Amino acid sequence: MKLAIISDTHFGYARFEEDSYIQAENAFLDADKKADLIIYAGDVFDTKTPKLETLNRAVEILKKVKKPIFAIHGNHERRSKGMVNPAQLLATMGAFRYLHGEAAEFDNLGEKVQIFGLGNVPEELASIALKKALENFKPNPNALKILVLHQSIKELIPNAENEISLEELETLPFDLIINGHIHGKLTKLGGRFIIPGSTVVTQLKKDETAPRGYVLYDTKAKTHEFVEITCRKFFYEELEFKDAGIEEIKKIVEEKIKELKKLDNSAIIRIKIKGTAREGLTSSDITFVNRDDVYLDNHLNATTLKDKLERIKRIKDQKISVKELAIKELEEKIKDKIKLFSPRDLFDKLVIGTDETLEYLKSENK
Ligand SMILES: [Mn+2]
Repeated sequence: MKLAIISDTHFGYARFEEDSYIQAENAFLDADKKADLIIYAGDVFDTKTPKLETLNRAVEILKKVKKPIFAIHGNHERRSKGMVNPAQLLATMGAFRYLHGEAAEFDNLGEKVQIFGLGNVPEELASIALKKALENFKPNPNALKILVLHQSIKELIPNAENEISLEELETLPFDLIINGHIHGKLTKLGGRFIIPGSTVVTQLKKDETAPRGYVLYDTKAKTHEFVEITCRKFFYEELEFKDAGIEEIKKIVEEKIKELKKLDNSAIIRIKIKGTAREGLTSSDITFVNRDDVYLDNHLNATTLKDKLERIKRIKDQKISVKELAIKELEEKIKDKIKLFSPRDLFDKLVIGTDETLEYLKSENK
């Protein structure tokens, strides 16, 4: 049989709300044609208490799907124990079967799958929660056994701490392990571990420029393919400048936007500008992009930790006083631009007192 694996639809995602509905619908309707069963790995909604309009749209979309859907909740809709999360609510409405710490079986013309779902739990509890949940799990020797999770994975993220690991998941009695949460498509353990990625762009990260879609899994051949869905294009570009003036930066950024819009007028665009702007021009001066589908990431004149350390080292080598250094820095910064005061005089007056400083600033002969 064929399984469709869909995840992270983020219904109601405010920034690209319409995309969240349209692209999830594209995935579900296509999966309905190609698969016998659909597995939905969490983050159905973007928030734990979605608007009624969002709930309504989600039900409208999922009602069009004829094949059975088995779903878990993600971190975006997780609520405290005893409270109803919106994925549970959809299950009550009959949109899908909801699994949290339990297994369900599905039979297609005599071929069986057994699905164990565990919705998102705090990362540091994932390992113990899964162990505990599996205490009552009775693997069916005649079924293909599938685990569905929505967690971070130790080996897949930087600075990992207490996340559940692939190493641990690999030892569990499942033929297929499906995970949501991570928005880029990914497979590990020789295809035994599958992440389909999100159906909508949410984080505007470079890796989200990859096509959106879902995974179609063949239970007999134990192979999978990624099925691309029609979705809004997302471009991510980086532009580097060196001592550039605001007009030059503006011109180049605007040309880049024009060029990308020519490729696809409805595209979402994120441009990271980095490097250095002309002395005296701060990065906050660059605020000229005013469109809701273009995002400008301003890293101009950003000082890295390495730069800062090198500066401290230079100061030490120069063996000059902090005051002398401040005067030099300020003189360099305001050179030919601000003639209201001389940094050296200003510092001298500041040492004497605020009255003297104000007097100095007011006086004409500097
Ligand atoms: Mn998500």
